[in-house]
Amino acid sequence: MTELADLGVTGLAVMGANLARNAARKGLRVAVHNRSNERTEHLLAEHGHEGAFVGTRSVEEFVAALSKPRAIIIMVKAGQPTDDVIAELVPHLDEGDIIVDGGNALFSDTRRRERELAARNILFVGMGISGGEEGALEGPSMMPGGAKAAWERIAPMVTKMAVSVDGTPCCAHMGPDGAGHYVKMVHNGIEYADMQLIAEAYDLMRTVYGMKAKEIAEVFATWNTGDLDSYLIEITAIVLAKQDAATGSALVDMIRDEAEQKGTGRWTAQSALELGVPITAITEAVFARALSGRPAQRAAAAKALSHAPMAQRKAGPAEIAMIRDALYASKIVAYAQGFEQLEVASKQYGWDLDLGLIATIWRGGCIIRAAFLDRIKEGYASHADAPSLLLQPYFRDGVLKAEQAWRDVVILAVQSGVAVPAFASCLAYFDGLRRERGPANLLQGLRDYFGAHTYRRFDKEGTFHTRWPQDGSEVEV
Ligand code: NBP
Repeated sequence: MTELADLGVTGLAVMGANLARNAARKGLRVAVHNRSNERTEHLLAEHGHEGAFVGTRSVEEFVAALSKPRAIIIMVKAGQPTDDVIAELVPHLDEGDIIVDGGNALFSDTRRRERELAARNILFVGMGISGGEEGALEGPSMMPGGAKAAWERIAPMVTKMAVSVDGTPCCAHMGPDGAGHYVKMVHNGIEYADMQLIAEAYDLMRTVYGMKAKEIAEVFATWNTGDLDSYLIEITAIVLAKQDAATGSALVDMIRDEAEQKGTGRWTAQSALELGVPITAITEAVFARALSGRPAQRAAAAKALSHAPMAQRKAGPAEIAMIRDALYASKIVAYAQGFEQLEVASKQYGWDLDLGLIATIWRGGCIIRAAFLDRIKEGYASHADAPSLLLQPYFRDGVLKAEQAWRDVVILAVQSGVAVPAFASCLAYFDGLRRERGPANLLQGLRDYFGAHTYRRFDKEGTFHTRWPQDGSEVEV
């Protein structure tokens, strides 16, 4: 009789196949399955020698190949396909078996699936996985959520598969039900903001200072050695430096400026709107992609609303440093907002998320991995009570140091007619946050005028309404 497998992976497109190979390379015996057998056969033919695989051709065969309690990772297209696969698996499973969904599921779907499966005594883990195909193979960052009992059973396997930084695996139990997929969703939201900020810095260098892609690549390569040291800055330098084989010009100059999106940034923004958390950087990044996706409208507007040609400016070290500072300060705001969203969601859904732990597991494997996350991890360890990441001493000092340059960059962009929605909205958030008294008093006055929505006063407790159209007197309500 064939030896039973430690782990099953069903869904063998790029992510599932690489994750299965990762597990097999780490010494796990992996049963593999895919709806269409070609993918299974391809995986075994190309990579079967990399470890102990058990190829299976049906769901029955797949489930029977696993040791009990079974642990199955589903890596299929998120949405209905995940429900379809669960429905196919369940009749063959026993109580105590574990299903792990490693796809990019919407956290509310994960909550529903966890509830439905718990009723049948099947444990369900919603596990966010970041790192793309390379990460899945070499070691991603993994964000599992679900019952503690399920985590304890899968932990020895998945922590082996995750990348480690300073000996700590980038994989930890995030919390119950949808916590893991929520954390992954906010990770992706922050990734959107990070990329938009990088694109705005690039646009300023290109449009205001007339720099060539190759020169900008050198700037990003230099930035990658300091506070901004991160995977995204590193690959920005690589992408900008790439020459197009067909035309000999920079490849980036030949790529259409229409950004696509798969939905996790939009979900992050939607959830933030529901929770009332101001995540301006992520939301602006989602909208910037939406605007980029309207080329016909933009082409018409470029003609009808054309901007006067800009006087060519020269970028010296001071100008480059100014843009760097604006990028760094905006990045701090974007992360502060993302972590606040996690904090609010944690309270709303009863997850008890550990923000320092999240920063710890984002230090490697994932797309937003950065030296910066070490600082966030340290910040939560020593100043967990700060009401915002922006008020932790390291980030407070960083943002204050960069503040003047940040303002100068936003002014320059506005004067030049170059859109910097993320830089500008981060600055607006910063200015709004540090105003002890903002203008919302007037909003309350207006709301009370037209809708008798009432207001509270600084000088006394209670809720008040002014009888505006009547005699103008104030009443306590
Ligand atoms: P895809 O998202 O392209 O999904 C393809 C897989 O889903 C194939 O194995 C396909 O089987 C299977 N599938 C579909 Br579609 N409908 C099915 C159904 N009704 N029943 C059973 N299987 C079905 O694959 P991927 O890009 O490898 O991503 C897998 C998951 O990982 C997704 O949820 C994705 O969001 C997530 N993810 C992707 C990345 C990334 O960088 N790509 C990163 C992190 C997470 P078939 O071969 O028979 O058609």
